[in-house]
Amino acid sequence: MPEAKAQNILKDIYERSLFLALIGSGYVGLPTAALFADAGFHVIAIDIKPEVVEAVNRGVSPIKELGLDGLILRNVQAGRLKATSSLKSLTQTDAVIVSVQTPINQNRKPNLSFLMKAVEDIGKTLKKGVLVVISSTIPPGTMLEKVKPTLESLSGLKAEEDFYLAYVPERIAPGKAIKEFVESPRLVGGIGPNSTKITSELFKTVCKKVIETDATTAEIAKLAENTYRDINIAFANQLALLCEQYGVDVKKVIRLANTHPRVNIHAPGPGVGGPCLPKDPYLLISKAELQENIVEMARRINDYMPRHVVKITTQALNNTGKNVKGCKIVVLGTAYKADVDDSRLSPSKPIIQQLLSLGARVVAYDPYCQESFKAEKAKNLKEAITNADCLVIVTDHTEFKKMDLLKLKECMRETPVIVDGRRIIDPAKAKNAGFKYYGVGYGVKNEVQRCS
Ligand code: SAJ
Repeated sequence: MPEAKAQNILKDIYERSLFLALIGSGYVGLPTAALFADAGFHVIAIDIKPEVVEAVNRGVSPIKELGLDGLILRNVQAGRLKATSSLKSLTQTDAVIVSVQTPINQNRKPNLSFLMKAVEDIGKTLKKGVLVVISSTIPPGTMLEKVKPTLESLSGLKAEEDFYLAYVPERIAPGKAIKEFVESPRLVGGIGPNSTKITSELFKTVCKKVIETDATTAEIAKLAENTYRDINIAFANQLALLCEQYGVDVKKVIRLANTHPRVNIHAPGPGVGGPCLPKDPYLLISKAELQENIVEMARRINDYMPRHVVKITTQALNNTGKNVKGCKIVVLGTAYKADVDDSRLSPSKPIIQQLLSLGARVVAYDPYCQESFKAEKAKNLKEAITNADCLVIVTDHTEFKKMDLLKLKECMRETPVIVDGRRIIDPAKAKNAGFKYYGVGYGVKNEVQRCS
């Protein structure tokens, strides 16, 4: 049973009279704000970007996220959700959730400047009884070594006694954010029992299940999830490279291996992108002293894959008697993964840059993303592929899975090539339509030569 003074904030949670602020209203913060508003709380979403604030206050989502538009509109109209660039509202809130980015610097060390700026802003106005929740992905030890002492020294208050503090990592993937926010079990790592209990009760108003733990365990568990996925994909990519050498199709190998009840190998691809997987493994090991290091090795393999795609492309064009220099190459997809409009750390970027540096004419097409990474930008698929020599599939958007290969072939130059970085095209169908088909992990003897 929490102490008597914790009862006030619990009552506010149960009665939905708690006033909640979100610092950082991006891919994670905005779904968080909208869902808590929908649960009945008054929520203020704070963001430095004026276009985000303006869109939300108009009742529109500034990002493509299934179900978010409706949630924002409903709650803005009901007066429960507002956005602002001002920090003034922090003086009136009963709870604050921080969802700002925690990128890595060039030296691959964590850059906590955005997080600590938010924590300092909170610390300067912190009142007794307020709950502070950090949701940004952070290196192990950040809550106890940085967040807690900063809040305490700036406010003169004591965590767990005067105010409450917890780490609640997000687990939502762009594209499924709303569903996963509600349905994925949520880790709640308070810095003490009162903080854990209060935060749990708050998140239970939206999430179906919360799992209580301590802050440092939650920090490492969050990083372990994304690092596990990155290492698993690196293994799949390693297998793909190996299968190419043996003239074997990695998709078949993985399908067979995964029939074992305890094996779950992920999908190989043109590289691992997005705001999380390429950097979270570095957060995990940022202060650790390790003799051997599987985490960095996996990162190196995944970072190599865009170069491999470029090598397959160069080789494929050579095999048809063409030189990459001067060829029109269409990069399909600049989003980092299927059916999202997010191009952060997308493998398309290094692929486009390398093809451009080899002298190719590169045209990018993505149905959702405006980003073209300095390639020419096509408005639609037809415009992109007309007179092209080669299609390089980087993103597994649904639209690309449904392409009519015969129609594509008609618009392209002679001996057109497909380089399928995602393995979304059936090789037999591509060949029947008149394409030369190449793909990551598609090792067919005498057809794909090993690109070393
Ligand atoms: N990818 C592959 N092969 C696969 C799966 C993914 O190459 O089998 C690539 C994707 O195409 C993409 C990258 O990996 O380029 C990352 O995509 P993702 O779907 O693995 O992950 P994110 O970054 O969209 O979201 C991840 C999720 N973490 C896990 O699944 C363990 C999500 O639940 C987290 O909330 C999110 O990171 C985050 O914000 O931390």
